[in-house]
Amino acid sequence: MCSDRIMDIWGARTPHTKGNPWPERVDQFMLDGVGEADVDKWVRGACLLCSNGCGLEVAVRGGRMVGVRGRAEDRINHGRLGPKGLYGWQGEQRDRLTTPLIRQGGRLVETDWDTAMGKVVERSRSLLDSKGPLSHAFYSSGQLTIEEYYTLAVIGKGGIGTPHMDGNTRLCTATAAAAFQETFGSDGQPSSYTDIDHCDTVFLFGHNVAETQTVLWARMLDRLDAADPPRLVCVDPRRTKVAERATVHLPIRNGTNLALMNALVHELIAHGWVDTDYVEAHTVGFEQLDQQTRETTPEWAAEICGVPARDIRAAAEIFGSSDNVVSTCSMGFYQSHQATAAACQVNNIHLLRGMLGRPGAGILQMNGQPSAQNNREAGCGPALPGFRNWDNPDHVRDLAELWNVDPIVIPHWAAPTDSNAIFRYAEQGSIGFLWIVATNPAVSMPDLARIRRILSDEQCFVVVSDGYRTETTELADVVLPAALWAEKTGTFTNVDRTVHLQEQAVEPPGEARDDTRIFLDYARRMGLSDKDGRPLPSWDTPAQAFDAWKAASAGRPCDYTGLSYELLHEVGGIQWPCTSTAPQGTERLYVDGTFNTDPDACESFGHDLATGAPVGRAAYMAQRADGRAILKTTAYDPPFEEPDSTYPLRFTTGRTVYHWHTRTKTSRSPQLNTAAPAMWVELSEPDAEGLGISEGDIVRVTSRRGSIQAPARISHTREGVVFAPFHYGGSDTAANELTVTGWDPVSKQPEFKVAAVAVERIGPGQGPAPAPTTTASAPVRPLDHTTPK
Ligand SMILES: Nc1nc2c(c(=O)[nH]1)N[C@H]1C(S)=C(S)[C@@H](COP(=O)(O)OP(=O)(O)OC[C@H]3O[C@@H](n4cnc5c(=O)[nH]c(N)nc54)[C@H](O)[C@@H]3O)O[C@H]1N2
Ligand SMILES: Nc1nc2c(c(=O)[nH]1)N[C@H]1C(S)=C(S)[C@@H](COP(=O)(O)OP(=O)(O)OC[C@H]3O[C@@H](n4cnc5c(=O)[nH]c(N)nc54)[C@H](O)[C@@H]3O)O[C@H]1N2
Ligand code: SF4
Ligand SMILES: [Mo]
Repeated sequence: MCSDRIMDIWGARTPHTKGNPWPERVDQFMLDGVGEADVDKWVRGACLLCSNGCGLEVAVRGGRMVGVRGRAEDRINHGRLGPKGLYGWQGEQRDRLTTPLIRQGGRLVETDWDTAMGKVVERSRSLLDSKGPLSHAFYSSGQLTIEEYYTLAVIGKGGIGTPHMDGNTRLCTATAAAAFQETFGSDGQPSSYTDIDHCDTVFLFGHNVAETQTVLWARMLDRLDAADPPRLVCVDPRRTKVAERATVHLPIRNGTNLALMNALVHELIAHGWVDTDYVEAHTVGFEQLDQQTRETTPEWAAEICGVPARDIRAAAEIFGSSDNVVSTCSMGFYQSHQATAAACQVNNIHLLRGMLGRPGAGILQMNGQPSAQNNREAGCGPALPGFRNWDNPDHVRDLAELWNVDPIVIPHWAAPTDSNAIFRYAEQGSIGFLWIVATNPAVSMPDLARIRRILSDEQCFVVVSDGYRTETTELADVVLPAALWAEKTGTFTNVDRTVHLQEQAVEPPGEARDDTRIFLDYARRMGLSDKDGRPLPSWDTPAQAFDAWKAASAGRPCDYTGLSYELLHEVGGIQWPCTSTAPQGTERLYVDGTFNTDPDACESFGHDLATGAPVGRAAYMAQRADGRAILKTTAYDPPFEEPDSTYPLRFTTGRTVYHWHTRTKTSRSPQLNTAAPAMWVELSEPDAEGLGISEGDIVRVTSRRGSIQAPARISHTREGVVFAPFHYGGSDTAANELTVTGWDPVSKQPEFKVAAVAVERIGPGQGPAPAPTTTASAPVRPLDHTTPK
């Protein structure tokens, strides 16, 4: 059934034609020597190793996880699992943190919970008393449950009262949220995975879905291999597996997305590929969009993007002549300097053609992490819970009533702080207490030398909750051992609004605890309370947190009131909003072309896409969107760093199919780790030749921030572009030693995808680079021996 899903990444094809349901195929992996008869119980849940959220069951034997299998009835995967889903969980049973650690004499030493929490609370209380809430920051994740996020949001925003809350979602999906807010008035994925089953064309903008949501790609492949395949357009500087299947591949220079998008819009308007009735009835801003794209011809964009004008025309023609397009947009667009504008243009091309809210016509502004969506919903980042607008006093009052706190406690006097600013304030000294939960910034943030300096500096007290020792825990003052995934019960929501319940399958190791319990312990020790002196948060268990969250979501776009643990256990994934009037959930949003842009309902009044300046309520009202979507873009600007004579190449970064981020889990899964055991750097063949570099040679890559060394893979990356995976830490190997401290002005998402670098050969290596041969990292020429074996 899954003999070697390392080599056979997507598994066997089960083709399906347009309009027909995606066939089931149940994937399973059990540890060697364990048969189904040996299993004590199968526990329901979903995979937590990407935003797809594939429904599965965990096999438990003797209190340990021994296997997994997909849930055939789940709407997301119809039984399938990808390599990370099948093999990744094994890493959770190795090398775990089992006790709290505190720093003593410069070293981390084991301690008990009481001592560790005592230290946390002592520092937190004294700073709060002397400097107030602005001394506190919470930097969380896209990998917790909604119960955990909501508990933390109430502690931070209702109890402590700090605006300094953000997640690594800033690095990941901040642009998805921002683009939704700018165009539709609030966050919320309009479309559904089932649109893949109905579309006649797929556009992938900066999205290597083949490696990053393997089961979604399997769904697309099953359409591509059927009798009526959709056309496919791929925008990516590398020849990914997606690009190999594309009708048109646009390998644009990294950092030039907006130029391409402005040209695509130009073409749609110039050829009259516009649904004028839809545009008139359901949008505002067309005249301005038309004006801003008058001069942005394919020839103009071709110069900037470095692809032939005829290919841009061909892509536009495909969009203009299709009835049902699904577009996805991901990190190639989001981790860039004009990210929100480029992502808004993806929304715009759908609005121009009236392609939204019906089967097969949809936008998927992707998430990456399994519960990035929940961080945004529950308000652990910039948003207030339930997509409430911090700039709307009624929304703030709502929350104050829900939490029984004075509205003045809830930070709403200015925009919430983004993670770039949080680290800057810690660097400058105004933040003296930073709690990092479920993220590893010492590998994942840009410009790592600076991040290490900030985290190790004495002035900021750093608490880290994680399941393992990581590059970040090593810089902390207190480390708290957390329960992971199937060691706890909780819900999370994938990229197409599908909510899953993970049920506890096994006990956490040693003294590790789930994050809800850790947060509540902190809140109680701090004596956080509501107006009447009752404990805040008012709950004690994840199940109660879920009920409290449901109440907070009532009447908001992400309404969870119709969901319960029982229902999720029975059905598997269900899409929000799920209410008494939509008890099965809701497949698509905005089917009637009415959007959340009413000024009293919207999550944000929007921004100037060029500068990030807030639009403000008065100017927002003057647009009179009132339920119509907002078409907006801005002029293309070059990235922060362009190649020059010292740093002549364009550096970009991303993922490989076999690893999850900083590899805390996947490096401990034997199959996955063997498939991609160590760092590499990808160069195009002409660049390698020019620099005298052969496959496997050790190269040094240098930017203005630092340098790294790794074996070179000569791959199908665009000429002039150097690609590196960001999974591997280490101060002489981590990709983020090289990246810039810079971000999109609206979403504040860091620019991980463009930096200027120089590459030089250091010497010969030991055979080919340790890069996969099965993916976008495949070598241009056959290797003497291949990895993975
Ligand atoms: N195997 C695996 N899967 C994952 C993850 C993982 O770590 N490993 N992480 C998950 C998470 S959190 C996320 S956010 C998603 C990310 O999913 P993706 O966005 O698909 O992943 P990336 O590899 O970061 O970037 C996608 C592509 O962008 C291209 N690119 C680089 N620069 C540019 C540019 O300027 N323009 C354009 N158009 N393209 C560019 C890269 O060549 C790359 O192929 O994956 C999720 N799934
Ligand atoms: N150069 C470059 N840098 C990037 C990117 C890129 O494309 N290029 N992508 C960015 C993106 S999109 C992302 S999402 C980030 C990811 O970056 P990180 O969030 O730093 O990466 P992870 O390895 O997923 O870190 C999550 C940590 O949380 C721990 N953890 C997992 N589950 C739990 C839990 O339930 N509770 C607790 N307390 N801990 C838990 C894990 O052990 C792990 O240490 O990286 C970003 N950085
Ligand atoms: S596609 Fe994502 S959610 Fe599904 S099995 Fe793979 S890693 Fe897990
Ligand atoms: Mo991400």
